[in-house]
Amino acid sequence: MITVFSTAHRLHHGSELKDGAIKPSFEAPQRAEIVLDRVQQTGLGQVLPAQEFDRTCYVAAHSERYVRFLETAWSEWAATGKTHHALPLVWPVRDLATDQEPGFIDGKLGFYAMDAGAAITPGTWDAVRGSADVALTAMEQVIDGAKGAFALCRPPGHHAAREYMGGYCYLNNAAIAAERCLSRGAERVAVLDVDFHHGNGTQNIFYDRPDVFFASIHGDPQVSYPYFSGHAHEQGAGAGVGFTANYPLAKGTAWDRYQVALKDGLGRIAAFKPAFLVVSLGVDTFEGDPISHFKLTSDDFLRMGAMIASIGIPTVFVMEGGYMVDEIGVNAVNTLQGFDG
Ligand code: SP5
Ligand code: ZN
Repeated sequence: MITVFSTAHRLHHGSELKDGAIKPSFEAPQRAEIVLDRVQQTGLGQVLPAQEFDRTCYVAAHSERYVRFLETAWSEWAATGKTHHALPLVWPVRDLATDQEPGFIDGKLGFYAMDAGAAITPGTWDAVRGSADVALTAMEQVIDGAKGAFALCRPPGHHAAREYMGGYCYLNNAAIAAERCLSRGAERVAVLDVDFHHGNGTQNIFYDRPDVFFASIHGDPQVSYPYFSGHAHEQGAGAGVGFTANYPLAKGTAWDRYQVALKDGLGRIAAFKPAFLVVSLGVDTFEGDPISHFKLTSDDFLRMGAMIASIGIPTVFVMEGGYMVDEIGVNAVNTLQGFDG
């Protein structure tokens, strides 16, 4: 399988609010390098650089004003004299909700963020754009006939919604790839999110749409981040009712229970008959992950890849989370090798 990779990810290593303190983010550059090393060691296949895509490809999944915010946030922050990373400090929750973008950067940060986990640094936009281009390049491979392709994206994307960042995510790489195949003529596309955390951003982008089926298997939001989405009753809205499927699973879930949800989700995706499948591949379901609560083993990722392959849909794997850096390469590449058979 071909891997698409961009060195632009190295330009971004954010901070996050963690247990009440601002710390360097778990989502570190080393993550992508370790996965790349494993791809090369195992001879998975060729590694291609990302092509550059027009910003209209990003605006397909996000709003124009949100993309503009991402493009200009660092310069607006730096113009106030600050040199450290930007994080939001106030949010438009419930009855404070407004659709009016504030004029000052502190307000914009809160307006366009769901948490204090997606810092803006000097290199963030270039890394973020590079990551989306990685996903788009991998989608082009599959549109052009490959059975599978691996987008080694960093930063990840599945928490990023149409108009907000969060959870280490800025542009939703999986959603941007899905929109790409639709704009190139596909009638339907499915997104399967196997990251430990609910793919709230992807769900948000496609919630009222019948042309994109979204399925997510994740830690129960009663006890796991992002807390406010991913319940089983969330099944879509309007024309999209029935085209979102959520599988919240209990803390401590291992392969025996995980594979039941995966089988159901894949069955529903197969019945939808999509032209392409995008897999949001987070490997933070691993038993050793420092911020998650599932118990998958490295061998389970081989099984996961094989099960995904069994429905026979051309598939783009988009890297999302996974924070046990010693194992993230093995677990990601095991999924791809399981898929390749
Ligand atoms: C892409 C992705 O996987 N984003 C995850 C973002 C999670 N951010 C908050 C995690 C809070 C976990 N707190 C548990 C601390 C254990 N020491
Ligand atoms: Zn995650």
